[in-house]
Order: sequence, then C-alpha cells, then structure tokens
Amino acid sequence: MYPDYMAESLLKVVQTRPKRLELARKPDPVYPPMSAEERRTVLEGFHPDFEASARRKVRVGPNRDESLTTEVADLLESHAWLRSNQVDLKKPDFETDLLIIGGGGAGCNAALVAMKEHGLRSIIATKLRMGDANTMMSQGGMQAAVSRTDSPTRHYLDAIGGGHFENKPELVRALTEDGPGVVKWLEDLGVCWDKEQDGSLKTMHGGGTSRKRMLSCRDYTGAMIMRTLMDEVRNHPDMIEVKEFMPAVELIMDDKGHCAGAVLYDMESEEFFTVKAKSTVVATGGYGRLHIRGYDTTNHYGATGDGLVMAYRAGAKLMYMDSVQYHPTGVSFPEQIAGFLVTEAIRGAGGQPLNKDGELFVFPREPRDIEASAIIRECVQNGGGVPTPSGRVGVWLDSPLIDMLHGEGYTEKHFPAMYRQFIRYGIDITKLPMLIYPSLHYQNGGIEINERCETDLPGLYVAGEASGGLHGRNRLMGNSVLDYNVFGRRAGKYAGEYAKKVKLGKLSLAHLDSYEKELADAGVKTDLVTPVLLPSYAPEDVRKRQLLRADNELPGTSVLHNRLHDERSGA
Ligand code: MEZ
Repeated sequence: MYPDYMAESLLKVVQTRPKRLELARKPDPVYPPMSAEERRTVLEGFHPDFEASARRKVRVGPNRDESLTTEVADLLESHAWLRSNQVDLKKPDFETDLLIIGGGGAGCNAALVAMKEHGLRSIIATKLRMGDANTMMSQGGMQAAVSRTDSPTRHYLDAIGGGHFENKPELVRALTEDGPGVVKWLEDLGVCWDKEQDGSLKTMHGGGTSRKRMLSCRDYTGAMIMRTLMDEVRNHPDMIEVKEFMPAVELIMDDKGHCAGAVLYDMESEEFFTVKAKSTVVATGGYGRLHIRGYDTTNHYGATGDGLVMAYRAGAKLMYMDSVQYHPTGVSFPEQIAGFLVTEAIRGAGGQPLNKDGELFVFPREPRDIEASAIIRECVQNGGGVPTPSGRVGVWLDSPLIDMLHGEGYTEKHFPAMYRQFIRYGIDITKLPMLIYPSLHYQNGGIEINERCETDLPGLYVAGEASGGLHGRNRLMGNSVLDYNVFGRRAGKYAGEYAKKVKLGKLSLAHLDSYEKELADAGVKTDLVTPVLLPSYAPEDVRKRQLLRADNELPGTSVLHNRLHDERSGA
C-alpha cells in the first residue's frame, strides 16, 4: 500500500483522469511527441550518459584512449584471477566442438543450431543455472515484422532511427530479415505466441515503432522463450552438455591467435577447469549489476559484464561502450522491488506517465533514452516527482487507464506478471497507478561483431547483449529479444562452420601476462579483480572486515583457490 502522505498526489491523478481518458480515446497523440531539437536538449541535459563524470578514457587494451562509461573503464582496467603459469594447458580437462559461455537465450540458440545444422557438440558453461539470464526477465515482447502492414524494411528504419542512425547497418539488416523466421523457429519449438481470434499473431506498439510489431506471450514473453529453449537443450544431453555454476573466467588462445576455449571456475568445488574448443561463443549478457551511476537495475543477479572483460583481455575490440540504456519505467516503490521492470507494453496499452500533480509531461511512447531523460528532468529539474520513504523519487504510471480503454479484466489478463508483482504489496494496479523511475536496463554496446557474429579474433563469436553495434546508442523495446534469437542462431551456424575446418595450435594464456604488463606500463593501480562473477551487496563496514580476513591479499584471491595449479605443481 502507498504511504498516507502520497494520498494527495494520488487524488490529483484521479481528478485529471477523465480528461486524459477522453484524449486517449482519440486517434491523436495524448501529448505532443518531441521534435529532434527537443530530444537532443532533454538527452544532453538529463540522460545519465551525459553527466560530467559518466565517461573516462580507458588506458589499456584495444579501445585504449577511447572514452567509455566510467564503470566499464574501471572493469577493463582490472587484474585477472589467473596468470599464465597457474594453469597447465597441455592436458585440457574437457574438449568440445563449441564452447558456449552463458546459458541464456543466445547461448541455447547457438548450441541448438550447431547441433541441428552441423551435428556438432557443445558445452554450455554458465555461472548460475541455465536460464538465470536477462532472457528470462524480459516481459513485453519481441519485435518482428509479421503483420500485413509491416515489412523488414520498416523494422530496419525504426531500429536505425531509434539508434540515432549509428547502428551497424549489416547487423540491423540481419536482425530484421531473420525476424519472421525466428518467430516460426520459436513457435515450432513450443512458444505459444498471443493470437487474435482468427489465429493470426497479435501485435502491439512499442516505443519508436511505426507499426504494431511487438509479439508477446502476455507479459511473460522472456520466461516462455527461455523455458522452451531450455527444454530443447535438455532434450539433447548427448550433444549439449550443460555445466552450471561454472563460469568462464578467462579465454584460452592458441599460438596462432585463434580463440581455443576457456578456463572455467567451479563455484562449488572452487577448482579451475580448462576447456579446449574449436570455436567459442560468448553469450554472457550485459552488465546491469554494475549499477552504473548508482542506478537500480532490472537485470538478473549474474549480469556483471564478464564476457566483455575476458574478450577484451584477449584482444577483441568493443563498440559503443559509452552508452547505457535506462529503462524509463523501473519500480520506485515498493522499495523491496526497486528497479524491477515495469514493461513498456503498459505504456503501449495506454498507461501514461504523470507528475505529482497528475499531469502528463511527455508522450508515453518516445524512444527509451528520450522517455527516461524526460522522467529524470521532471523529477530533478521540475520538482514533479513523488518522494519515497527511503529517499528515492518517482512519477506515476497511470495503469488504471488500461482497463478503462480496453475493458475490465484486460490488465489482469494481459499483464499477469505485473499485476502479481504489485498485488503482493497491496497495490492493485487496475485501481492505483504505479510509482516508477528509470532503471539500468541494457548494455547498448559490447564486443564488436559482424553479421556472422565474428569478432577480431578468429574462433571467437559473440551473440546477444554481450555484442555491440546492432542497436547503436539506443535500443528499441523488443529488439533485444529478437537479437539474442537471431544472433544466437547465427553464432551456432557460423561458429559451427568454423569449428569444422579449424586446426588449433598450442594453447596459451600469454595474453593475460601481456595485459598485466600493459596495466603496469599505463600506471594503473587497482584492487579490482575480474570477471566480477557475483556482485557484492555488502555494505562498506562489512567489506572492510572481509578484506582483513583475506590477509590483505587482493580482494577475491582468497575466495578463488587455484586448486588445479596446486595439485599439478605438487604444492
Ligand atoms: O526489450 C525490452 O527491453 C523489453 C521487452 C522490455 C519491456 O519493457 O518489456
């Protein structure tokens, strides 16, 4: 339930509703969409990427001297868990055709296609359980041009416009042209898309879409897709081996510069294991749990940008790592679920963002970066936000309008996840608005790929949120769900083709030593050891005690014991 002091503001929402409802029933926009100039002004003034300390130059690696998001630069200027002499690469613990790092949607798609198209075996190594991924958490839908009034070309133009015309065109072309085929692939595997009475696919609008293009499974779209892909992977244990709680901590190269697998860390036994693979797919997702600029996040617990740092140390170039997506509508209250996603489909269905006086202050379906910036401006500059008991702030998202527009019961039927998320805390979103604020949602950039998911490093493929270039500096809703399916499948196809012909040389971790040297030469001084693996939510005083316990070693080295090395070196 909302605290009593919010009652006055809630009353204003009720008072302004009849007028807003009348407007929403007309074909015209409920609020004037911004001009290009207005968009630029709000972005530069209020998007967190434009804050003075949001970016800094990275001092090492393939993107040296480029301005990156500060937290990403910190992540890249960090020590590895391992040095080359700590692991014996002569006798790898496991060998496979494809090593797939990450057990979300992209990774599962890659393994399935490598098996179905090439008859190849994969190991999926994942930090938590298979499906513990942002894939599982996406709600509102997947874009694909399937309706009679739509086409891949229109989808292409929307995606490029949303990305401020900076997207890599060949990637957008692959995304939009493969879209309809992905819808069929998923349906054939068992995904139950929402349908109209006549059996055709139901489509909705999302921010920045010129046609209704959002396919959904109510607001459990990601859960439905992930469950289906996982079932299919589990159906083939002879071809796809899943190693859970075994994150990769470093890529292995060969002496010819090919990527040749990875070192895994068994979180239960605390041992390192080596995997030799003909090709390697990084599908580790994004970095929401880095809590960039202190923002809450919609992301799952494991989203710590592990693939970025491993690939970067090995020499892969990153793209657009100065750009972060804040979802306009994360939960601001109840604070137990602060940052959780409130799907954009709520605005697609007619939900309106309102200030503390119940007034609309932005067109509800501006592209994400614009919408988020307008909400921040309303709270920070205009004083239009509603404070929460613990010092957060938010604006209302008027959800009761949805049933008024579409008929009683619509919200509970089409947004069951959202309804449950709030009713647990005594807030019935069919009767009361939600209090929301932007929440860190997506890594717009990532490891640079081409349309075959290839990186600068032969044998290293990347798919899904870990990759960069597709979305430019702003992704539209539903394009990430399509992204991990399209490029997960492509990674399986092209990494498979490569695996069939490559001849690997001698395995090596020499790049780790070179990177350490580069850090020293650049004068970088840091305690940070990465990949982060699990984010720490311990407060400062607890952290200090943890450091003392570690006997002043680098934080984390006491946690990760290199038993493999100890055993092999007889220590
Ligand atoms: O693409 C997304 O980020 C998505 C589907 C999120 C949402 O608002 O539901």
